[in-house]
Formats: sequence, C-alpha cells, structure tokens
Amino acid sequence: ATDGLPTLLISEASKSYPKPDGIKFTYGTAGVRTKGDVLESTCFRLALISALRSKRMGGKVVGMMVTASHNPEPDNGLKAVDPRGEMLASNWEPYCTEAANALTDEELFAVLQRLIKADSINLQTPAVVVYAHDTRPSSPKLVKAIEAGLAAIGAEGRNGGLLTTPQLHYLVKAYNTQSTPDPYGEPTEEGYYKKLADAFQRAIADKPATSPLTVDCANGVGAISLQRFQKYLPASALQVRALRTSIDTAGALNNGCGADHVKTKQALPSGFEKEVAEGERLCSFDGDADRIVYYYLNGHASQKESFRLLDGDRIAALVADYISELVKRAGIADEIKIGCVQTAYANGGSTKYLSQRVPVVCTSTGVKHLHHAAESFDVGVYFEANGHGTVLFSDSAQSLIRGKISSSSPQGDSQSALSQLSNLIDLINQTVGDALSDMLLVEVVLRQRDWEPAHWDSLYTDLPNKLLKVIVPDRALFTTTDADRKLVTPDGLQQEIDKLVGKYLEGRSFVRPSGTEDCVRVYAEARIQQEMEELANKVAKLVTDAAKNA
Ligand code: G16
Repeated sequence: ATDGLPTLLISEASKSYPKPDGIKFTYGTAGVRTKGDVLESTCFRLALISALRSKRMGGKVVGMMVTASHNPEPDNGLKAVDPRGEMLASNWEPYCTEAANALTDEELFAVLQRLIKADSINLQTPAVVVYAHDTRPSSPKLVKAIEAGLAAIGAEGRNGGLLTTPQLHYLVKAYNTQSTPDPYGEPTEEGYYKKLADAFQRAIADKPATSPLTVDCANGVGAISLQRFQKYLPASALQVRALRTSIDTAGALNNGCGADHVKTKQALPSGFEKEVAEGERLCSFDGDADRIVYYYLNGHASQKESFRLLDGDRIAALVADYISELVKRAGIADEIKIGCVQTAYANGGSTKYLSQRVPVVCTSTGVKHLHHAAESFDVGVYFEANGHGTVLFSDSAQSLIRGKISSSSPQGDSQSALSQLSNLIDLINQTVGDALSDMLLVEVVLRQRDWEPAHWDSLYTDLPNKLLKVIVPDRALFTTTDADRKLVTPDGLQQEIDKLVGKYLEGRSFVRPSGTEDCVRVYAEARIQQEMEELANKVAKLVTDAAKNA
C-alpha cells in the first residue's frame, strides 16, 4: 500500500544490506562519512533517495559520489549531487539521515513515503543516477550496494567508474545540459579533459611555459585524473611533476600528504624535503581531488620556517584580483558585481585584503553553503581556507561577456579581456571545487602576471594561526550559530572563549564540531605567534573541560 513504490523488490534486495547495529549515520558537511565497512546499507538506501530526487527533478540526471575525500583510507562516504552539479538541496538531507538510520523496511518506507508526499514526487517519472568512486579499497562494494538500490527502485544507473568528485559533478551537469542551447561540455571523462585542456591553452595564449609544477596527488584518484589529463595537453603548455601517486599502496591515501595534511600541519608532505627545491611551485590535491593548496620554500627545505603556504584564501585573492582587473579592462565593471565568500577559517589577513577590494560574506563551513552564497553575485569567488572552492559566473554575466565578444572588431585591450574572461568561464569547474581546474586557473594567473610564488605570497600578511582537533566523547554537544563563529552549547563556553580572546592582540578563536570527522575543531589566530599558540591551547583546554563536565 505504498502507492507505486516497488516495496517488494526493495525489501527483497535490502536483505543483503542490513543496517549495522548501534551506528547512527548523519548527512553532514559533505554527505555521510564514517568507516567504509559499515556503509553498504546507507549506499543502498541513499540510492533509493537519489532515484526519488531524479524523479522529483523531472527525470534529470543526479549524482552519487563514493568518497571520504580528505579522511583516512579506511573511511568512506557518500555525497549526493543535484542536476546542476551542485550539492543535494539541504531540505533533503534530513531524509537521507532518517533513511540511513531506519531500523526496519517499514520505517524506511515511511521515510520515503513522507518525502514523496512532501515533495509531490510523481513515481511514474523515470530516474537516472550517475555514480562514481575514489580509490578506497571499500569503494567497489559500496558501488555494488548503490547499483542494487537503483535496480530495486527501477532507476537507470550510469557507472562513471573511478573519478574525482569534481569530475562526477561535471558529468551530472554535462548530461543535463547536453541538448540545451548552452551545453556544459561533452558528458564523458574525456570531454572533461578536453574542455579543460582547450580552455587552458587559450588562456595562456602565447605566454611561454615557466618552470615545472610539482603536484602531490595524495596517493589518490587525482593521480589518475592528472595523468589522463596530460594526454590532452602538450607538455610544452605545462610541465607537471606528479608525486605521491601510489594509489595501490595500502594505507597510503592522504597519509602524510595531501592538501589537508599540508594545510593543517602548515608543512610539506612527509619526505618532500628531499624531493623539492627552494622557489619551486608546489601544490597538493586531497584524496578525491576537490581541494588544492599551493606552497613553496623560501629557504632551505631543512629549515621549517622556509615553508610558505598559499592556501584557499590566497587562491581567492589571486583569482578575485585577476578577474576584477579583466572586468575593468573589458569595460563592464559597472555591470558585473564581483563578490567573495569565505568561512570563519579564513585568515583575518585575507579578509582584510579582500574586503578592501570586493564585498566579502562569511558562511558556515561546507561548500554547499559557500556555493549558495556565491550565487548572489554576478561573479562569485568562493574558497574555504582549506583549498576547497571555485568561481561562479551567473548566466547573465556569461551572456554579457560572450555577447560583447566581436568576431569582426580588431583585438583591442577590451576585446582581449573579454576573450580571457570567456576562457576562464570554460576553464573553471563551476559545479564545485576542483583541484585540477583550480590548479590550471592559478597557473594561468601566475603566468599571465609573470609572478613567482613569492610575489603571490606578498599580496598580504597572514596572522599566525592554528587549527586543532579535540577528541571529545560526544561532539553533538557542541552547537553553533553566526556562520559557525559562536557556540550556542555547551552553556557558558562561548563567554569563556570571548574572555580569553579579548586578552590577545588581534585575537580570534572559534569552536565547532566537524561534520566529517569525529572531533571538535578549534581555530585560533593572533598578531603574535606565541600568543596565538597559547590562545589555541587554552581554548582547546576549555573544550576538553566542557565536554567532561557536560
Ligand atoms: C569537506 C567539505 C568542506 C569542509 C571539510 C571539512 O571537505 O566538503 O567544505 O571544509 O569537509 O569539514 P568539517 O570541518 O565539517 O569536518 P572534503 O574535502 O573532505 O569533502
């Protein structure tokens, strides 16, 4: 009696995917994340929800990505992708959580039924779901569970295979736009590489290649996509040296390497000191290649202080400046409003720098929040400090730019700026943060400006800062408001933090529960390094005590 849901088929298939006892799943910052060996039932169930999502969206293609991104290799997870390539609409997240936690088939059907009713889903509409996975050993089993879920509900599944997260987002958007007047690109992995390689070559134009770029691939799927991509780009256009490409070595993924390691430790990937030289351009992808940070050494690798980080904040500054300049040169500055979106983790130095140039807004952590806020600008540059971000050009900005490009008029400065903006529109993966696309974007700007990393680094000064992980028995006790900048609970803790922060010059600190790891994160920054360290440790201590006394 569940009106059109094939409950018998689903019940039969779900016998192979029982929910593990005693585990509570949550659809958090970036989907569901936990140990890979307990996720099969969740994959099966979220496949059902994804099929409903596709039906709800009139049969458009939606996506499912199996990955735990920056987390350790034994973890895994699922991110659901909406038809325009963006993250699943947030009002569907509670249904994902509830479906994942249902104890019986009846409970599961009740959740699905509520969703069908609340969103007036027509079950007769066909459903198409494209799915892909990263290199984790648990991924193939999870993909099987997704396939079983899609088969049980009668949805069409398209297997993207081994891909980066941003490639899956690209595929979703490319499928849904392929027969429209404005196709995003060919809906294949090859189409993705071709689009980026073509745009990159147009954007660097006749600027000669500089020194090679060294890429830490985090021993993850980014190693494969980078290698495949290189087949589409002549070596003369960009020389890349790929390191940490061991995708088959057990335990290697994100281990001592990758964007998260480099950003949080503010240090080279382990072993890099023997492999890289002063001044070399270096960057790190994370495990599913949706984040990137750059860095370089301004002295000998053996000296810790010679490490210089060029993180997401600095990518935002570099890119926002460049696009602002192009927009001015193109003569459309009055028509195009450029804005920047950051989170509380953005360094105070970067916020000050950017705010003097463009409007800056702050959202909660999670690309889904930043992406949404960036959509309110004609050109929205969003980056988390951890290197997750992209640039969005609104439909009207794209039409304006492309409409002003004239094939007949001589190539004056404004025409060349318009063409370059058009190249960037193609180069940037506008669906989500994309390490490969962002890397190419940074390379374009540095080459067009003829800048070494040190020049980019000199745009502004970072305040000394630290990010700590505090392990507590129950991180759900910590709840926040004001874009993660203030704690609501535990009671009174925020006041204690405020009191502490007030004692330090340019001090700032905040606490929030991670949505991807079982920890509470503590961020602190201050004018003086030593004071900042003290502030971070004292706030961490407050957190530990509050968790104990709760
Ligand atoms: C995910 C999200 C990011 C977020 C990060 C850390 O990254 O996509 O937006 O910044 O987790 O989130 P949290 O502090 O809640 O753990 P990734 O690269 O792991 O998908």
